[in-house]
Amino acid sequence: MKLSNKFKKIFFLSQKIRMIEEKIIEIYPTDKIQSPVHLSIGQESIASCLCDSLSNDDWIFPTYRSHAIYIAKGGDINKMFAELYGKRSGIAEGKAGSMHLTDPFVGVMGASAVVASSIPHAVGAAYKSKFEKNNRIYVAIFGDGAVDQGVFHESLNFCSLNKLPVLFVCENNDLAVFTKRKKRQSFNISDLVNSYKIKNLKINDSWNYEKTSKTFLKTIQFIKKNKLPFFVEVDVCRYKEHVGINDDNDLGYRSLSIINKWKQKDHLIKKKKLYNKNSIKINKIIDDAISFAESSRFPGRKDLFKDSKYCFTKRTKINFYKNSSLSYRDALKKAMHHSMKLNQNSVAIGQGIDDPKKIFGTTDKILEKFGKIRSIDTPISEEGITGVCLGMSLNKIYPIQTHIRSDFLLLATNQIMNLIAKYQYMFGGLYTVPMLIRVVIGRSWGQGAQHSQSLQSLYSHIPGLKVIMPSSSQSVLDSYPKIVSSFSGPVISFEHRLLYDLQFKVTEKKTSFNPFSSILIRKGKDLTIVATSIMVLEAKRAADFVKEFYNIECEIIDLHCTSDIDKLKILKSVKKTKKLLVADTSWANFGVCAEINRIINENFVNLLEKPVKSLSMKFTSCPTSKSLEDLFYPNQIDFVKKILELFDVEKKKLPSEKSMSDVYKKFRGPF
Ligand SMILES: Cc1ncc(C[n+]2csc(CCOP(=O)(O)OP(=O)(O)O)c2C)c(N)n1
Repeated sequence: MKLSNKFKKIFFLSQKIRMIEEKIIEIYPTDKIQSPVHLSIGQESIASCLCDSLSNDDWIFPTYRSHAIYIAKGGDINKMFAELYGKRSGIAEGKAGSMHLTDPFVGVMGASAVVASSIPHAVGAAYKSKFEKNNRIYVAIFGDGAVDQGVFHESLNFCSLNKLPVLFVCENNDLAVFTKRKKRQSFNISDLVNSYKIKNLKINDSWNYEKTSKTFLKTIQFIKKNKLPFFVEVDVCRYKEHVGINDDNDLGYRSLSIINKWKQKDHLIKKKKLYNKNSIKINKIIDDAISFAESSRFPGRKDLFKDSKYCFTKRTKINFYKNSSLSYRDALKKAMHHSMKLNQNSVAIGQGIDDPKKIFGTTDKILEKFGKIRSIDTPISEEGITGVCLGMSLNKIYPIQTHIRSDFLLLATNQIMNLIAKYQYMFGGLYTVPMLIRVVIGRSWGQGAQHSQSLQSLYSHIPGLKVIMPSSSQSVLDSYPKIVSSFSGPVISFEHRLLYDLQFKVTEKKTSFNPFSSILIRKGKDLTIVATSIMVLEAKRAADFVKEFYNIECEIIDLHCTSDIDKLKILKSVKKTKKLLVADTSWANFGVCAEINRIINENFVNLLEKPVKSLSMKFTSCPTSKSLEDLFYPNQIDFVKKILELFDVEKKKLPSEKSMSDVYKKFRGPF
C-alpha cells in the first residue's frame, strides 16, 4: 500500500524521537548525561500526531517526559543535547536538563517535573485570548497520573468557567511509575471531564497515524473556532522503565504480552524500509548535535548566579499624595487602581475580588473601572489559580493576586516555591514571570491557629522570590505601582490585618524608593531596632516610652523587605548604637530574627556591646482565647523589657497595657 505524505511526515517525526532517545540510551552509561531521563519510547505517536497538527505559534506545556514533545514541535536538537550534557550552549544553559526542557521559540514552554503542575500554566496563558483576538491555542500534556491531582481539577474547572482555548492531552499509559490506574482512580477519566462540561474523546490506537492526527486536527479546529477547551485521552504504552534507560519487565508489575501487543502496532518496528531510508538523515542530525554538545563548554562560576536577578525595566511615575492622611486600606485601594492604570496588562485576581467586601475594600471599584476581564473572582483553588497566574505572566498578563490569609497561601506553595520562584533561573533566563501576590496576615479577634500566621520567612528562604511587608500607607503607595509597572520578578507582599484601619500621614512621593530595601524611620544613638510590619508601629511606641522614662534613644529601621535584608542600613546603624533588637511579627526560630542574627554574627559581631535580642511570637500555634492570645503575642511591656535588657538600668517603670491588639481596636473581625 502506498503511504501518504502525511503518514511519512508523522513517521519521520516519530522516528526522530525514537532514534534520539535510543542515542541517549547508548550514551547514558558514559555519564555524559548526568540527569534523570524519562523516555517516551513507545509513546512517540502522540507527540508526532499532535505537534504535526499544531501551528508553530501554539504553545504546549509538557512534563518531565518531554523529549518527544520538544523534538516533534521542532525544538533545537543541538541545544537539546547540549542541555542534556549540562553545557553552557544548552537551551537553558545547563540549568534545566532533561526534566525541564523548553524551547519557547517553537512554543515548547517550560516543562515541570512536579506531576500536574504545568496544567494551570496552559490555562493561565490561554486567558490572553480575552485580551486579544488570535488563533493561538494552548496545550497541556500530561500523564494519567496527573489526573489524580487536585490541581488537575482546579485547572479544568477554571478553564471551563472562563471558556479558554486549551487542549488537554492525557497520555494514558495506565501507569504512574509502577502503580496502575485502577488502584489510583475510582473514576473514569471521561466521566470526570464531562462533569466540567468540557468536550472530550478518547484515542485507543495512537499508532493509527491518519486517524490520530485527523482527530487532533478536528479538536484543534473546534478550539480555535469556538474558543472552548477540549480534552483528548490517548491510550499508549511506555516500553521502558519509568525513569532511566532500561527495560523493567523482570519486575513483574505489568505483563510483557501487553508491551508486545503494542509493539505489533508500532510503525517504527513494522516499516523497516522507510525506517532505514530516514535513518541517514536523522543520524546526521544526531551526530551534529552530539558534536555540538561535546565541543561546548560547561557553565562556570559566573554562570551559577546568572539569571537569578530581577530588575526594574523602566522608571515609574508615582502619584503625588502630598500631606494627606490615608488609611492603609485606602492606600491599598489607591495603589491597586494606580498600578492597574499604569500597567494596562494587569489583572486583579483572587477569591472575592468583586464580592461585596472586595478584599477588605482594597479592590473596590476595580470591576467597574477596569472591566470583568481584568477583575477575576476565582474558585477556592489556591494552587490552581496561582499556577494560572504563572501562565498569565508568561503571556504578558500581569497578575495582582490576592490571598485573604497567609495561611491559605500554603496551598499555593507548590506553584510559588517549585515554579514561580524558579521559572526564570531553571529555564536559563528564557522567561520572566513578574507578578505581585498580596497576602493578608490575620491577627486578633480569635483568628486562631489557621488564620493568623505570619509566614514571610518561609518565602524569604526561597531564592527567586522577593518578599516585602509594607508597614504604612506610604510604603504601599511607594511600592505597589512601581512593582506592578516595571519589576521583572515575582513579589509577595504581606499586609498585616491590624494595619488596615490605621491612618497614616502620606507626605511625599518617592520615585527613587527601592521597594526591596529598608527604611530608616527614626534616628537614635543608643539602640537599633529592626522591625517588620506592625512591629514597626510597636517599636515607635516603645521607643517613645524608653525615651521618656529612661532617656534611651532608639533608631528604628523598618525592614520592609525580608527577602533581601538591607545589610548596609543595619550595619551603619549598629556601628553607631552597638546594640540591636529585632522585632518581627512571626516566630524567631528560623525566621527574620534568626536571619538578622546570622548576618550580624557572621559579619559584624565585634561591633556589638551585647548579644542581639529578638522579640517575636511565642513558639506555639496561635491560640484562640483572648487571654492566651495576649500571652502569645508580645505586648508593649515585653517590648520595653527587651529594650531594657540591653541596658544596665533598673526597670523602674513599665507600660501598663497588656494586649497589643487592644491598641488597634478598630479591627473587629471577622474577615
Ligand atoms: C507531585 C509529584 N508527586 C510525585 C512525583 C514522583 N513521580 C514522578 S513521575 C510520577 C508518575 C506520574 O505518572 P503519569 O502522570 O501517568 O506520567 P508518566 O510518568 O506515566 O508519563 C510520579 C509519581 C512527582 N514528580 N510529583
